[in-house]
Amino acid sequence: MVVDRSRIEEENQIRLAWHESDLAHALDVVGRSGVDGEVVVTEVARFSAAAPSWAVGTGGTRFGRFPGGGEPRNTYEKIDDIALLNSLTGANRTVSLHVPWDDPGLGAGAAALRRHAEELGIGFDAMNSNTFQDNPSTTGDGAVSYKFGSLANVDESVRRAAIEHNHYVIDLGVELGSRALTVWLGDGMNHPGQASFRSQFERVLTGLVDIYAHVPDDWAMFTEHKPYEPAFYSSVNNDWGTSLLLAQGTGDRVKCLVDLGHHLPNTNIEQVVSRLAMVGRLGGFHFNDSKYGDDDLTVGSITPFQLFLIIGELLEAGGGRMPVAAYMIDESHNLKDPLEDLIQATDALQVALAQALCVNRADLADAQQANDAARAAEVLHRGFRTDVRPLVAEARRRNGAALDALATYRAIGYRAAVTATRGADSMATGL
Ligand code: LRH
Ligand code: MN
Repeated sequence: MVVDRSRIEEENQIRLAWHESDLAHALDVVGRSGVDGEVVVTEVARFSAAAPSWAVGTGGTRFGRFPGGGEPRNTYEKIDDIALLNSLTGANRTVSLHVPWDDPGLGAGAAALRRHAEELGIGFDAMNSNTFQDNPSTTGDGAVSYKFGSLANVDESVRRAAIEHNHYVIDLGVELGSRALTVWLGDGMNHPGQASFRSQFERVLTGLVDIYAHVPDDWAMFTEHKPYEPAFYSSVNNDWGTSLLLAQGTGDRVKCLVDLGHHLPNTNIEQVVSRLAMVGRLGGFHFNDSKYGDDDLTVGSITPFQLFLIIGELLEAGGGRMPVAAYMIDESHNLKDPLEDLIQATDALQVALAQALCVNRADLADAQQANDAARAAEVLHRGFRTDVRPLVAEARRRNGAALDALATYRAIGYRAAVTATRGADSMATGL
């Protein structure tokens, strides 16, 4: 179903008068704290977060999966849905593919998929390899298995298969126009003594160096840490410290990817972001939210203040603008319509960015210099408590998108239309 932009414009027209008065008021309020609201709108309009190909369907848990109808059946339809998402948010201009869940094949297959995406104005963000599931295309007819790990496996033939899979994902990414590879490993231990921490680390490092040797000069490579799951005693790349050691040990263009859900409870993630940015090894993000584990819930739905603080650290690292990095969403949907969840996730990112931009950084630095914690908190909260929704809506409008993305999505009846064509229990491969 091709995006009918006139429908979006119609829905915007209904809301335009309210929007313009709300916008004038918001610009006035923000101006009073010494912040230029126009700069906020422009910077929010510049922001984009890649949509994960694996999250336009229903992920499910090990306890069950409840499909919502009309789910994409292949990568083409995943990109159709992401193009629709982007037409409403104006801030999901790229898709992040996961191989082999998305594998058009090299040559004609990749060229055709690239053409389809380009026609819809969607680019290809970081590619994700998969050495955490056995799959005929990666582990052949069972000759090798990732049961006991991939790059960390004691068996050289398994490590070789994992390295070659990553080489293939890079080759595919080059043909699709991607410029980065994300390596997340499920490798680790379930039982104390099952393996040597050091040997596992050294085998992974050796593997990453081999993969990096295949990465084109104009590409980046990301290491993604995670404390546990699917390994429940230790993960090889368990935290930002290990991820940094792996990145520094592998190569200059290897950086750390921060998945917000990959931190133990009460971890100060904004400080992790500050540290990685400080040493020039902050490569990207997988934005989501969680209450307990790696729950992959809607961005900003559980800890919006933490998200605001994380974006604040990015603005500090970027001199008041978002630094160049791979901003991506990584969620798994169970109850909501996946597209509605991604609309709300993107809106939460745009809102957190606008709030962080509404912090008068000069006033904050003054308060910090004066050890005036109360005034520093006032300056910070003034940004966080500013109603920035009109500024965010204006940023979407200037990108040709919807003032109210969720209401417009429902008004155009996309889910019903794709359910009619794809079926009530259609689904794609993968999570
Ligand atoms: C691991 C992870 C990783 C992806 C997967 C879909 O938990 O965050 O980024 O490969 O989810
Ligand atoms: Mn992730």
